[in-house]
Amino acid sequence: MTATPTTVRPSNPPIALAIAGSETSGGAGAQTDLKTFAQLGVFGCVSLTCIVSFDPKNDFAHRLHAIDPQVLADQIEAAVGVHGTIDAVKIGMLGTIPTIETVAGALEQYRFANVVVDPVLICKGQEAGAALDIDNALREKVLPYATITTPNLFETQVLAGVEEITTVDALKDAAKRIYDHGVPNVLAKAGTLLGTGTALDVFYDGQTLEVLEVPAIGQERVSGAGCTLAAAITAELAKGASPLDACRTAKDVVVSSIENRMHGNAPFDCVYQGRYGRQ
Ligand code: PXL
Repeated sequence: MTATPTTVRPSNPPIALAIAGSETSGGAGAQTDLKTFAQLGVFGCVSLTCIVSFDPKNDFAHRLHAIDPQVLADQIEAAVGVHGTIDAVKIGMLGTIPTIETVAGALEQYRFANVVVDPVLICKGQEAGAALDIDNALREKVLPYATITTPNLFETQVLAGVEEITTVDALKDAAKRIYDHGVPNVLAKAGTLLGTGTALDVFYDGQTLEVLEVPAIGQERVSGAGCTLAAAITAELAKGASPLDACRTAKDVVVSSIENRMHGNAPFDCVYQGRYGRQ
């Protein structure tokens, strides 16, 4: 007896592309992005910018290997070539100036509908001086294409060009300054660093200025929270959410990812998105 073939229909969910670094232990970067996309019902692709390998022999410091810019350009070309339309793009760690220039070229060429820029300026193990060059290149070459940017407190200070931010009002002011640089939506993240007992971020889109706040969970920094937040915003934009609603959902995803964090040998825990919406 021959079995009747079942009809296979493509499901074609929304598609998100992460242009990001690999963090091989799975706690941050592209690995986190893909898991977050999947958890939110979005098909994920990745174009790798760099490979980060923590060094267990040296207090888990970052070892950073940049991907050849042409290989990065080829990956983006491949993702776009296969899918045609990419509904949203997340830009994560870029790491070097040639990488930033390659990504800027791709953003100019493909004009993606939604671009989330998580301005990862430096990671442990990079020269502090490199942050300045990277900041300037990101600001000039990549931020002009952003639909939304999600700087943490340090990155907010650098991008807004302000001194240390210690109050919610100063954070609001900095978010407005970044908006004034031409970014249509800004989520300036203080997390727990303003001592409010909450994880507090400011959203600004030129009209709505909203403080997004959830109870802080624990005292320790959890690796991958920023990546998860930006990836969840990307997934929600791919599904058609407004930037503000995307940020609200993304904060819920981060809360779940921190509540369900992973503990290993490194001196920091990392997020796990796999229980969001399933508890
Ligand atoms: O969480 C920031 C981050 C982003 N991207 C990669 C990383 C890290 C931190 O470790 O390794 C690739």
